[in-house]
Amino acid sequence: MANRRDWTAETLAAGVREGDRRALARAITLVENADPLAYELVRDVYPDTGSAYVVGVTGPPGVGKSTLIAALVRGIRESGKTLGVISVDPSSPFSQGALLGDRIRLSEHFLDPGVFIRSMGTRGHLGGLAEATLQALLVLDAAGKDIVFVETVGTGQSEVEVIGIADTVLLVLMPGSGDSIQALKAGIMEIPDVIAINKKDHPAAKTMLNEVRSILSLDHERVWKTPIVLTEAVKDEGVAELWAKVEAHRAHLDEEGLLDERRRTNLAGEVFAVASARAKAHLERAVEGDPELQRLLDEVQRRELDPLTAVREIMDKVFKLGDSDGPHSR
Ligand SMILES: Nc1nc2c(ncn2[C@@H]2O[C@H](COP(=O)(O)OP(=O)(O)OP(=O)(O)O)[C@@H](O)[C@H]2O)c(=O)[nH]1
Ligand SMILES: [Mg+2]
Repeated sequence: MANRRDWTAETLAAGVREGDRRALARAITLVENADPLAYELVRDVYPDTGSAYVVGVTGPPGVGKSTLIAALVRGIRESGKTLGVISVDPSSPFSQGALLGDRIRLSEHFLDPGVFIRSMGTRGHLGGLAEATLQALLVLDAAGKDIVFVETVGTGQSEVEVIGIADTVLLVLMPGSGDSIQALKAGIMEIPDVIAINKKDHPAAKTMLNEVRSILSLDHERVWKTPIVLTEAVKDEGVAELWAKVEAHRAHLDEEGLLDERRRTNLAGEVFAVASARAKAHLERAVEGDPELQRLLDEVQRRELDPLTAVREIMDKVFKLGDSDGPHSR
């Protein structure tokens, strides 16, 4: 195993471009650890990215996302396409062990040189999940993978950070995923591009299908009508049909000239998400280590200073923004 001294920015970038597994593994570990070398690497290879098709796979814990990805990968490999799979665990800063289940589920593909699979935590990332995910994705893209799956468990905001970069978003549900139905209904969860209802062997699968259908039918304005596919990942049932729907979505984006637009919006969103996360981390650290700013908070607490004045002073001191809030001044 190469240790970190064996890689320079140049050899690592060259290895990644060739799709060398050890280089990819090292690169993603560097990404995970927010190592400065990862930053250099992604900067170097960025001009070579943009050809991978990115499918974001999200949904509640245990619905069968990894099993479904393993089955999809099996089918896609028959066409000769190469793949990357990144599982991002929003709850865990460390990948070791935390995603053991995914490793088992995807183990049949570990020896296939055309597939690169990696679970990832995000320790110490000032830019949050979005930063680590984006970097890992760009590494696999630069490595020439045709398709990259990004899996994350749906936990509200964090999943948007992870799959916000996807060309196609696949939501996986199973009978009993009532919370997700509520979130879709309430508009908390964005309507995905494709929905799989997995574990269709369950007696409540049809009820679930009808519920999801009725929610989607409320939205008349969307041009792309989100298809719902019943699957049973463990038996490879409905998987080919599911992939056909993902490809249909891709074709739709292509035909309507929407892919570039979506990527532009996604990338802009990523840049803002990372910048915002970093700004927030910077702010928190600054306030934490500054007795004067702490005192402001105490004054607010004692009702000696109003909250917005405190905000203004903090922004002024931490970001040197002055009064960015309008023409009024103190
Ligand atoms: N009966 C049945 N079980 C399934 C099906 N698909 C997956 N499972 C089982 O469901 C369990 C969870 O599957 P995973 O693929 O790990 O689910 P996941 O959504 O990736 O889980 P997390 O990553 O932990 O959120 C495993 O025991 C699978 O074998 C299915 O279609 N039918
Ligand atoms: Mg999983």
